[in-house]
Amino acid sequence: MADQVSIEQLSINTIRTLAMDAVQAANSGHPGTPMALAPVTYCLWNRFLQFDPDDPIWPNRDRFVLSVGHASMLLYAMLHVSQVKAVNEDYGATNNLAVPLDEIKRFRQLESKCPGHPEYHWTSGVETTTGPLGQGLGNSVGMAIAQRWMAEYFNRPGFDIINYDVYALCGDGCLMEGVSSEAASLAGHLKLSNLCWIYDNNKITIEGKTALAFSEDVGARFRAYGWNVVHVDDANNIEKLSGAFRAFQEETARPTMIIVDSHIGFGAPNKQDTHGAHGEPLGEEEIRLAKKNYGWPEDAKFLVPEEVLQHFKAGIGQRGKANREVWTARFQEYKTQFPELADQLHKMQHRQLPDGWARGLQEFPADSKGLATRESSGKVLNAIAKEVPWLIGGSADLAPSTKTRLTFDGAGDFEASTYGGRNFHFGVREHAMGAVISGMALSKVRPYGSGFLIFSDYGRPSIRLAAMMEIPVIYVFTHDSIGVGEDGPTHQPVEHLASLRAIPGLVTIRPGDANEVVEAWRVIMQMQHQPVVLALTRQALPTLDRTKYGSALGVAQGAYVLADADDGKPEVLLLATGSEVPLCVDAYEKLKVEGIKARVVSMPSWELFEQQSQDYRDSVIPPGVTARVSVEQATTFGWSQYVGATGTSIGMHTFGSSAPLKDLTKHFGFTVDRVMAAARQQLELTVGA
Ligand SMILES: Cc1ncc(C[n+]2csc(CCOP(=O)(O)OP(=O)(O)O)c2C)c(N)n1
Ligand SMILES: [Mg+2]
Repeated sequence: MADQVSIEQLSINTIRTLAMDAVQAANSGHPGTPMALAPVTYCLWNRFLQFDPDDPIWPNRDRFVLSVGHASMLLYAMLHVSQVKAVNEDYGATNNLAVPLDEIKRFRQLESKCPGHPEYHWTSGVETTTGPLGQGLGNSVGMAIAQRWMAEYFNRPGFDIINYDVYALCGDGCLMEGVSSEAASLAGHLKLSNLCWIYDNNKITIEGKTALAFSEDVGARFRAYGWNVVHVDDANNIEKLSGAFRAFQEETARPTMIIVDSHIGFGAPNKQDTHGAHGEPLGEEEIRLAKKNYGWPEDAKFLVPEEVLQHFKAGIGQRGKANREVWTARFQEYKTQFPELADQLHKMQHRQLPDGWARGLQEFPADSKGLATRESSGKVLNAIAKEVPWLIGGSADLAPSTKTRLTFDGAGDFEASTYGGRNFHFGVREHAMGAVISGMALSKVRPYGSGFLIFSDYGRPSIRLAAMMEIPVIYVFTHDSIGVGEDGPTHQPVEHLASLRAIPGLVTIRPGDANEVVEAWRVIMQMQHQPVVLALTRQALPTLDRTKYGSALGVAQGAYVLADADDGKPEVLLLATGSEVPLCVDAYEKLKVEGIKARVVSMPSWELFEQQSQDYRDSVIPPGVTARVSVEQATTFGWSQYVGATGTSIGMHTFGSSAPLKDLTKHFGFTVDRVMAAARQQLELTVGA
């Protein structure tokens, strides 16, 4: 075969036919886009990408993000032909292939390393989970940002330890989605010249021609964002593609967008440029015809010629290995000259914390006036960030309001001219912020993003993917209830806590006073594989007297006994989170005067509580005590699992309202009297039973 077509063409056709055969075998998937874009990834990977297939987590590798996740077979084929190795749980490279041919044959089957869309953590070499269009683009901006920040922090004259580039491949869908516009606008503003998006301009999308719904001048739009825009009018022209990638590498002031005109289903005579190459197998006959067009043996299936593997070995393999070896030698020298920085880089890469990271944490003294949990969080965050240099982030709203601004000397702002700054300004872009901080976490810095809890909805798709990827992003969401007051129902979260708790793997924490905030941050910082949402109040909450009530260390268990019956045998349980904890404490004290034995359980995190042993959970919520009241300024959805069939939940059943907080708490019934009445009623029920 090699005599008839060049080795380059043979390599490209291998990628194409692998995708066609895998989709056909699975009887589902998208063959057309991999067929069209095989020359693009061939060119990028084999001629440009700095990536060692033997060490796919080498920190300075170039990143490749497949934002068009439906074209997953393109990525799996690239990982296979490049013979990328799998990484084990301990971040060690193995001798196994990340994507063996047998796994491609099992495309989209249970537990295959080639699931329908690329999944981070599951398949080595997959840099991020993609599929929801546009997310990968947002992630790529985060990766480019992280590179810039790490370069400023770790590089020293003569030691360019971190200088990787980030490439993302996107399609019409990605560019129609709002998240990509937010992210592109931010990337242009930040002048991320290490970022290259490749746009598959095929004029086809899910319903058919893009002309149905998408007619803007994308190039003009990106130029207006401050991007360098390069056009390649033929996806099959490798030299032109190479020219575009070189233009990107030479660009030093702006991100680059390469618009590539392509033909979906290239080579399939009846499907090319039609929607027919989308979302369904080509069919045996069409595959035969396409293979014939490629000069491929028509009946061969999953054929990977040995010379193709050798060709990739000589290209990406050799270049990546040489590059990594030079880097590793340089890094040995760096280690000698800058042992502390080298140690920090190691710790950061392994998601460990610097020694003494918690030394600035202090207990807040009891104070009946207290302070808002967003305030105490701001103080705690600053104390920790001083000790953890790579804890960086900002707000997609107003950092002085979410209290996420780092105010100590040298914290600085992350801007195009100051990439070493630690305060990020995401603008008013919650969705991009979510995708960006995920990209940052994937690059191993420890990012946080903040905003109002109500607008968590705007970033929800990225939060969900962070949970799926098991990456430790931190969301600081303030203004967490009707406690917002006068801003009214548009700004008062009601269903948000419940909906965040519903995301598998995401940890939500809603602390009830300043010392619970301290403990919440202590727990959060030690998480290595879980994203977390910290829900904080706008309004002041009293700081409880911990000599009188249970220790805030209980936050680590998710729920704990805060105040109890004198004999430890309560008749009624009051379960609460956040701002409703002090309310329950007040009710508890008054019930006590009445001779009613109540227990207050502070439940800042359902998820952490669920991770505890049955014994612990029963010790906090004794199964025998069925008189139970939950109190939370949010929908009661979900609370029945804790109050049980006979318990009652005080919460929100409608949207909120615009009024001063005092009036709202009365109007919606978050009062000591109501809690006491509910407790008494519960007791009557149990006595009656
Ligand atoms: C957020 C989101 N919405 C919808 C989909 C479903 N979907 C999968 S592929 C696709 C079409 C994408 O069109 P385009 O980006 O032009 O890709 P092409 O068809 O050219 O490969 C859609 C809508 C998705 N994956 N993500
Ligand atoms: Mg398209």
